[in-house]
Order: sequence, then structure tokens, then C-alpha cells
Amino acid sequence: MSETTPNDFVVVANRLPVDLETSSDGGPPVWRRSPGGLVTALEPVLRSTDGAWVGWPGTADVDLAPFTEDGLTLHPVPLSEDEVTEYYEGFSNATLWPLYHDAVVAPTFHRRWWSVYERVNRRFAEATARAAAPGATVWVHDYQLQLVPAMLRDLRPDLTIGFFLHIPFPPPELFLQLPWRKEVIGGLLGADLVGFHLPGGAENFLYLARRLFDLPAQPRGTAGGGFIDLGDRRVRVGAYPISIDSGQLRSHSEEAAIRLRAKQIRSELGDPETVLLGVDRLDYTKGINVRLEALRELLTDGTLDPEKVVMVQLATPSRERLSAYAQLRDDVEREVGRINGEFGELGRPVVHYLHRPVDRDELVAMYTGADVMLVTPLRDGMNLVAKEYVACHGDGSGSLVLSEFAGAAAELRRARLVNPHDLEDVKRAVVEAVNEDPASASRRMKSLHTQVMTHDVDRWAHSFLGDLTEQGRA
Ligand code: GDG
Repeated sequence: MSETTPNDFVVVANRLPVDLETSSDGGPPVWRRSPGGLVTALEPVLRSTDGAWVGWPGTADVDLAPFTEDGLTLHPVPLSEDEVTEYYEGFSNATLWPLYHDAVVAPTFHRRWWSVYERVNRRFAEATARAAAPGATVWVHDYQLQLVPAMLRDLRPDLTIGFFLHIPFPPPELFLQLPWRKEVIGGLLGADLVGFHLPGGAENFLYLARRLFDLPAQPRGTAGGGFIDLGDRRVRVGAYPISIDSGQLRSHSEEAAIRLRAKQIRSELGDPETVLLGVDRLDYTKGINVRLEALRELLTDGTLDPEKVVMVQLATPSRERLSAYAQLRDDVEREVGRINGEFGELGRPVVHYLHRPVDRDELVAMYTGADVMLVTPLRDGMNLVAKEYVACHGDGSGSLVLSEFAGAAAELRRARLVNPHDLEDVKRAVVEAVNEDPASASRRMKSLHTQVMTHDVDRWAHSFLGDLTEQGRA
């Protein structure tokens, strides 16, 4: 640990790239690195630009001074237990999350949650104002922090501020339900560049900003993007589809130990002809029951043979204190039990269900060994799982069934695209994927693989930061 000085590049996200973990034996708490896609993508930029990261350390009621860990300056933002409940679980995950995902579960509007969301956003803005050097570039991430850009601009007009939303930005009819709609759009308009995964999100935002702030229409930019003229400054809006570290994942999937483990997994599953795979946070947007119902109906009508097909569903625990998530868990587990009860044999279930995270090696072996990947969300900003599966199949093996309502479908056009609301369509795609002739399946997968290899997370970060720098200079 050491004293910190202000930085030229600051990332602001709900969570820090490390979690503070208290040890069970009563020893001092330790920091554990959680290198998700965002950290991997931004780490080189952070290191080359003297970067810092502002975020919550993942444990309530800890207040820590900024410190440097492994060359990265970290600014922990404290949250009380009540703030975790009202800002994070409440306004972020029971108001915004469902509203932005087509209201597949009804969003809850609570005035108190909103006031806590505002208070916590202000705390993040203040911590960022302290962390940023004069004229620094700040990149704010995601739906938990939509008020930070405007709050930060008030505190520090010298900064160049970018904002990226990792989840869908909803159509106006839905967004306008939000009692604090003008405040949220006003918060985002504090940025110099507001980025979305898809052109549709950018278009929704442009329309809403002009309508709610009575701004004149402006000529459209390319691919759904454009500008909003605020008189004294211009906000740029654009689409930047996020991706993965494709090259690293491809190499990982080709390691001998991973190939061996992939074979072992198939043998542990009883060497079936076909292994179907689902990998998701246990979230009601992910359409886990859609694929389970499709499987049950295909087994019931005899289209699929339970002696030849096995499904693995990895469902990592998520937001477990929220009732919609507890209900979903019950529903998924009931469906898994029903399929295994009807079609499994002793020692040979049809669905292998894990409700816990697995380590990265095991996940990559699962991707590598699976014949058909089922990605069937009702709505998803991007869905990195689909891209990860494709990156692991550079040899042309495997098949991807992908919901039209995942952002990834805009790029992965040669996947077997399905409407997750149409069970017959999902069943058709699963059967076609299981029975596809290997040469045609391989052509499909190779073309998907090329797309993912040429559009990686590094390209995403550079494209966003390139536009942000240009906008900051304008
Ligand atoms: C949000 C948006 C957008 C999952 N289980 C394990 C594990 N994972 C990893 C996957 C993947 C990540 O978690 C999940 O990313 P997704 O993109 O699929 O979904 P969200 O968590 O909902 O992410 C989404 C994303 O932000 C980025 O902008 O694409 O639309 O909702 O990387 O591999 N990793 C390990 N063990 C597990 O058990 N190691």
C-alpha cells in the first residue's frame, strides 16, 4: 500500500477489480483480484496512462483510504448495509435492471430507493473528482452510475467524461415509465460520449434526450449514433459492441490440459452423442427455462433420445436476496427435477445442473467439449458467453443456438438465431443443431469464429476511447 496521487485516466464502476474478502479463520481481510472482461480490456490502458479505478470493494460498511495494489491505484467507495439494499439491490437491480430488460419482470418504483441512488452516485462522483488529475479522462460504467457524469461535470468541468452502458437501453415507451426519467437522461448528458452496445440503444437515447429536454432534432450519424447539441457543448452518442479477449481464450482452449479435461467431462457424462450446454448467471433475463422446456418437449415427443443427449446447465448464483431471483431458482430447479424424474435413469440424469461458479479452466473445458451451446435470453445487452463459446471452437466444431434478443445476435449472424418467446422455433433450432451435417456446421462455426477473433475487447476499448479523446478535443 502507498499514498496516491491524482491520475490521468480513471475508470469508475460499481465494483473495484478486486474484492475485499474476510477470512474465515479471523485473520486480516485480503484483496482478491477478480479479472473480468472489463479489467482485462482496460488493464493495458490503465497501466500505460497512469490509471486509477473507483468502485465499491464488495463488502458493506468498510471505509478505506485510496491505495496502490499491483501498480493500479484503487479508490474504494464505501456503502452501508442499507445502501447495498436500497441503491444496489433496490434501485439498480429491482428498478433499472428489469425496466431496461423489456420489463420481463415488473420493475419496482420506490422514492426512497431513488434518493439513495442519488446519494450514492454523488459519493462516486466526489471520489472520482478527487482521483482525477487536471484534464484527465474518466470512463464511467453501467446502469448503477448513470447520474455520475453530470455530477462529476459540475465538480470538475476540466475532465473528459465517457459513459458506457453494459445492458440494453430500452425503447421510449418503457423508459418513460420511470418517474425519474429526466434526471437519469440529464445525468448521462453530463458525459462527452455516451456509448451503448447497439445502434438501437443509441437511437433510443437520442430520441429520449431530445424529447425530454426539448432539443432540436439533428442529422443522424452513422450506425444509430449522433450528437446532442446542448448549446454550450455537444454530447456524442454511439454504438460500441463489447467483446472478449478472443486470442487469449482461443489459446487457452487449445491447451492440452483443457482438451484432456473436455474429453474427461464427456466421459463423466456417460459419453453421450450430444452434449448441450447453458452457462448463465441465474437471472430471469437469461431464458434458462426456455431451453429446459424445449428440451423436455423434445424428449416427450421422442425427437431427442435421453440415451443420446445430455444437457449441462451452469447457473452461477446471483442477487439471491431479491425475491424474483429466489422465485426463478425454484422454477429452474423444478424443471430440472421434472426432466430428470421423467427421463433420467439411475446414475444417468439428462440434465446436469450446477448452482455455483466453476473456475475458469473448468469453464473453458466445458465450452470446448460441448456440441451445442444454448444462449436463449429474453433480452441481453451483449452476452459474452456466446462469444466465449465461439472463441473456443476455432477448429469448426460445435454449434451455437442464439436468441435474437441478445446483443451478440447483431454480429453473430451465422449462429442459429431463435425467438426465445417462440418455443417451436427454439425446438426447431435445437434439433437442427443436433442433426446438422458436420461440413455445413463447420463452415458456420468457422465464420463465427473469424468474427469473434477480429472483433475483440481490445478493439472495443480502443474504439470507445479513440472517440472519447476526439470528442474531448472538439
Ligand atoms: C452484463 C450484461 C454484457 C459465468 N459463470 C461463470 C463465469 N461466468 C462468466 C462468463 C462471462 C460472464 O460471466 C457473463 O457475462 P455475460 O455477458 O454473459 O452476462 P452478464 O453477467 O449479464 O453481463 C451482458 C456484459 O455485461 C458485458 O458488457 O454482455 O449483456 O448483462 O464472461 O464466462 N466465469 C467463471 N465461472 C463461472 O462459473 N470463471
